[in-house]
Amino acid sequence: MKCTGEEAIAVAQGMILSREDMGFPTYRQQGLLIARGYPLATMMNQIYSNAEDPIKGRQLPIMYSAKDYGFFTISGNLGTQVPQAVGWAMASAYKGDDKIAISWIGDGATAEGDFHNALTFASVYRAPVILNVVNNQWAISSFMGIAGGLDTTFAAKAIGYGLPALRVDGNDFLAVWAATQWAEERARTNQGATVIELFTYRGAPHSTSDDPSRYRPGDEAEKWPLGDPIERLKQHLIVLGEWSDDQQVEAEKDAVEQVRAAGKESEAIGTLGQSRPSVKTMFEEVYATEDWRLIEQRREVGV
Ligand SMILES: Cc1ncc(C[n+]2csc(CCOP(=O)(O)OP(=O)(O)O)c2C)c(N)n1
Ligand SMILES: [Mg+2]
Repeated sequence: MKCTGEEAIAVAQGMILSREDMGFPTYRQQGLLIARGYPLATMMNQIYSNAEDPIKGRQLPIMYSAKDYGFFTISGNLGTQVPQAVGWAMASAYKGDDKIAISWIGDGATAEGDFHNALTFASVYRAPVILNVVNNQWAISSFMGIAGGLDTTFAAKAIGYGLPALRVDGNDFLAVWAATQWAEERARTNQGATVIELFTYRGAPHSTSDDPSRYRPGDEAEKWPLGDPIERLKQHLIVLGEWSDDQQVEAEKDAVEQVRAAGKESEAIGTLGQSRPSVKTMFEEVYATEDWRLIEQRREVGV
């Protein structure tokens, strides 16, 4: 799963919130981990399900989980992260903590009941949470209109629940930053939840097993008028005199080298099937007290 075209969202928002806050992401907010310095090789180890997979083969490859990085385990069941984020935020408020939660959901998944239940609870309990809708206009091959994004905006849906909402150009790093800062202050000072619709475009296929040329024009991404968020931030910084084309070339080269080095480190541990988490780990860390059936099964396997 790539986040091409949506990079500004997770990166800007991850920089505003702290690691003590909790993020409830989808598979398109890997930028949150990368911007916070989570090791690229560890992400790759999970993708390869090798012996160093931090999830020990228990999750789909890109469904990361990193508590220390404020990154809640991604769920394969779309939408569940939104009520979880609201519940986490309510718990934080009950404890008198000043930690806040932030969640992301795709345009398509807002059609799930979970999203609407979460908005009710966020509003009624004034939960300290930021609820993002990442409208990248596609849900695999379904255009966002199928999820109700043409008759109204995703931001406007918040109004019916009594929640304030902002609709932001999600490809404008600084706009994402400013909107999130406003929502963060509201949550932090117990003024309640904010819904942010981030209007963007899914630049890449849904996943590596998807072929978007079957359902949308091949050049749609290039024609997207709001443009590539990285290119836009680069241009802005160059105009301000804070950055140059040469620095950009260097930064990109450095990024590619970092990815290559991490790839080598991870491949040395093993690609898919070459090395794997020990079978023993299958029986661990699920129950506080091991169930008798598990003990029996573990004996049968002989680990
Ligand atoms: C409850 C549920 N229904 C369906 C799926 C299958 N599925 C996985 S991703 C996806 C599309 C999601 O689109 P969107 O919410 O717009 O997020 P995006 O992929 O565009 O970031 C679907 C239908 C799922 N994982 N969970
Ligand atoms: Mg989408």
